[in-house]
Amino acid sequence: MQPFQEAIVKKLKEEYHTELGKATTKQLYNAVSKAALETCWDTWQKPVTGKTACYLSAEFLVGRLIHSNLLNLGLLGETENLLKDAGINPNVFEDVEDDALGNGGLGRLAACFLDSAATQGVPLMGYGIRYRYGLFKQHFAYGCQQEEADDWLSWGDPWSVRRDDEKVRINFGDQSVWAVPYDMPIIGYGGKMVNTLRLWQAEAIAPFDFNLFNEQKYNDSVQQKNDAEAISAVLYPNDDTDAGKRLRLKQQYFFSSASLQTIFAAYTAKNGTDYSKFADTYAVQLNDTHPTVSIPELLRLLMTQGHLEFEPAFQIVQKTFAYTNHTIMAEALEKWSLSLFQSVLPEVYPYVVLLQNRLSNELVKKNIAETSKYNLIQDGMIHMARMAIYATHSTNGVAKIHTEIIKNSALPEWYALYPERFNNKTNGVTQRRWLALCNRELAAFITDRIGNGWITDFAQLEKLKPYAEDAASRKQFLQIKRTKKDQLADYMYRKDNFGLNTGNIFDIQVKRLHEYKRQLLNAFSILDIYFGIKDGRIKEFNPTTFIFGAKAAPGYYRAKGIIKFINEVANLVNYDNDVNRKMQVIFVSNYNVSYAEKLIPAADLSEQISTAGTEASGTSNMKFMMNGALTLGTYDGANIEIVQNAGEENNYIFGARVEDLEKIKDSYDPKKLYAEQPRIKRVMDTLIDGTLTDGGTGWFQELYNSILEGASWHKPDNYYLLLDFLPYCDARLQANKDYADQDAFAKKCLLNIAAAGPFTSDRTIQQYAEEIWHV
Ligand code: 26R
Repeated sequence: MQPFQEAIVKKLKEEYHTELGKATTKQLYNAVSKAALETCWDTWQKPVTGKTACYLSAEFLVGRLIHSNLLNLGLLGETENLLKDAGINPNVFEDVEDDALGNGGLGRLAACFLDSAATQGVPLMGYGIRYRYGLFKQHFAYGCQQEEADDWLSWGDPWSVRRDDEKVRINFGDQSVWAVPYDMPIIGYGGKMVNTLRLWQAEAIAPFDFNLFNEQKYNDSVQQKNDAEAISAVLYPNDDTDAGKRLRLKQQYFFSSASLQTIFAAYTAKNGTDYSKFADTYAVQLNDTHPTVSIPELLRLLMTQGHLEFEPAFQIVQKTFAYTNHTIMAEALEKWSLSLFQSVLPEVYPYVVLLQNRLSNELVKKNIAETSKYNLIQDGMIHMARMAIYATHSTNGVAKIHTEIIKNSALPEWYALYPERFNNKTNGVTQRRWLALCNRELAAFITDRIGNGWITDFAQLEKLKPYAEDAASRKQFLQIKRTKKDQLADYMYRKDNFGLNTGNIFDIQVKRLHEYKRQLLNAFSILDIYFGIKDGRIKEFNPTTFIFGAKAAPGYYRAKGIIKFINEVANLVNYDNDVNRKMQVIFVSNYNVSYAEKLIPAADLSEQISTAGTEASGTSNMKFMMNGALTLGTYDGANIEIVQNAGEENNYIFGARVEDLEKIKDSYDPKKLYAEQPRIKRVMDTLIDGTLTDGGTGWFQELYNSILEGASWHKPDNYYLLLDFLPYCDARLQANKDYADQDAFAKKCLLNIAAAGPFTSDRTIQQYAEEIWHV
């Protein structure tokens, strides 16, 4: 046995008094994880020298860690051999649910960044919240989404180390709590660098009141404990609108203050009260506006504990912080009511006023009289994005088009004021998890041809390009795709009890459910194909399986209506013997990182169909690309850069562009399209003519109205589904037709993989490190 294998056996014996053949999955998981953690303990404890970057994020969607950590430590093979030799399925850890401390793109991006930084040797600390319950688990009842708490801790938490000695006190207007850190190792590929993700847990200062207990006031006696623990109890499941909730503001200040207090204390311990080197010691990146209250918090620390005047404190703050914007959807831009902010954070509010005063002076000096679009405090609200732009030295968007939209249409007044602050950092994803680990067959295929340098240097993928011309390579690629479809079919049968036809084209849209992402457009187009086949309009059609995965925010009823609608479409199609050899439709339940790792490698077509100008970047588009799926998408977010690099002729791009929408926005008339285009009318009418049922909820009628009539808060069809409908159907049918020549299709897939180099988060992190953090 290898030393690591022996360490696992020893852990099982010492911790659980058991052995390999007898241990439960949970015991195995904990023993392997603990043993692996010990192998990198010394590297982890090495103090960082030089400047440290800190990534503050309300969410880190790390996904299951055991496989990626073993891969990065070079221990995956040994572990699997040990399991196999003991007669244990090497995939046992697929049952471990450990997935969900984030909503979607923003949290998953943060996790990719941590992996890349540790791999590239960038000292990057993550700071966030250790939610007791992560994003809800989803299942369907009669096609409707039901939510259930995600009790991820029931599997244990072997990758965290609680640090009681580093807890800090957090003061709110009406309560004080401890923030207790749990540190996780972030292991770079090759194990040379181990960074830290620090997640804060809220705990009571005095968990129990004996006097109240003695008076038989049992609930009151544990009140403080419950109120404290509520702060880190649950991840808010919204990734669109901000209800301005008191608890959410508390969460944001809780982790911001805890992180800044620790950073400040570490600096002071090392440098004393000379703060002139603070901004050369720490760079702090704000992942969207959620941690923006860190700005007045650092001002507070510098001025009260550091005894600085406002102006020098402001200079340090501005040099230290940088801000990333992840959405321009107006309803997602955070604002807090003044009265709420003052009552929750009375000790912080004065520093917001100081910021506003400084801004006011500056605007006067620059002769800007119209200040309502600048004021941090305006109409009784505190505008967090404005604060984040004003008090930092860098504001970045997450794809080229997104950064241009920020500068020219979302926040042009700020761009006019500080053009030098605005920059782009196109997102990326880690190829360790999203290729090496989730598609080992394709990874081996690539390594056979170009060596394994791509695992840490993704630009090397370019060397794969000549193999697109190689018939044997194309054939082998198709075989791998088939293998991944078969594996997905097994998994989906276990999870969703659904039988996939693995000879079909797999056409997949997986992402949060949101109107702007237009899952409803996808469903309309599926219905159009269904009717087309039944009516004989579509004569040749390569059998296709359409797969959806998405969670809707629990209070987002329109999104829930769309889920129900797609499930109804699935029923209609799957039970219709006229067409169900040609098409299948499935909405997988509880789509999450682990499901993504199965779905993405099996895809032929990657659905990226957001309304132009709405998806800041997207990151699943990159994951699909590196796994050899072709993009069926709009000119939006990073799709644009993807097809620029891979060739438009090797993807399927359709629909109105931002400039087109800009021109027609005041004259757009979806009713006209509905009246004039029978195919549009037909699919729209399924919402109201009884073809499909919403179970009496009224959801389908509401969807229908939202498109043709609009609503009090938006114009009719504000995401232009009907405008893009026919071009989308055409592009989709073209892709379907092209698939008939599998060899030609495989060539396009290989060219996409060969062009995926820029979309690694290794590249993104290097750009942050060089251009923003200077580490
Ligand atoms: C205010 C609050 C309720 C809230 C709004 C929006 C909370 C969370 C969000 C999620 C947003 C910020 C998000 O996830 N944006 C996504 O970020 C990805 C990573 O940059 C992008 O790829 C993706 O396009 C974008 O939607």
